Amino acid sequence: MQRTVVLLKPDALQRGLVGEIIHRFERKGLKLVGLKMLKVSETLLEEHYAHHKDKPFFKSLKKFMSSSPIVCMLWEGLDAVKVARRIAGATSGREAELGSIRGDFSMSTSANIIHVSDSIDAAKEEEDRFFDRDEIFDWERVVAPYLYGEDEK
Ligand code: 3AN
Repeated sequence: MQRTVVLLKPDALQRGLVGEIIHRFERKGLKLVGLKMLKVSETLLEEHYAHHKDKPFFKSLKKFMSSSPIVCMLWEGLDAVKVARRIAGATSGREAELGSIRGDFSMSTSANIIHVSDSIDAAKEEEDRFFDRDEIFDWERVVAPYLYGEDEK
């Protein structure tokens, strides 16, 4: 099973979308194995968005991300990285497919509600960046046989 990191950005908190978003991941069948709120430090943001450091929007991205706490989640499931990307939708809320979180709730490329790891490698890095070992829960989901076929385990 894969694990993937999902961050609910300040606009998700301010707009009261946290429950709605968690609900979507839960209903899909992903398993919640980590959940916490965090006030992101400048250092953590610079590390997390290092690939954007030369972009014109870097400064405003950092300001936006530190304007409120964020919610950090770790979800587990088969192909969790790819599935979570689809649930989130394309980066721009204006272009994201309807039915995705960004497609349904965002009109923006910067205030786009959610961050989701974009590859298996990134998911591993981000798990280490945002979660301590004792914040990750290995629990058995009793409905697992009703979420996956025998051959998919
Ligand atoms: P995604 O979040 O879909 O993986 P990335 O990694 O390209 O997209 O961008 C990370 C974050 O940087 C986005 N979620 C968004 O907040 C911000 N961002 C990306 N592109 C732009 C842009 N053109 N203008 C403003 N902010 C942007």
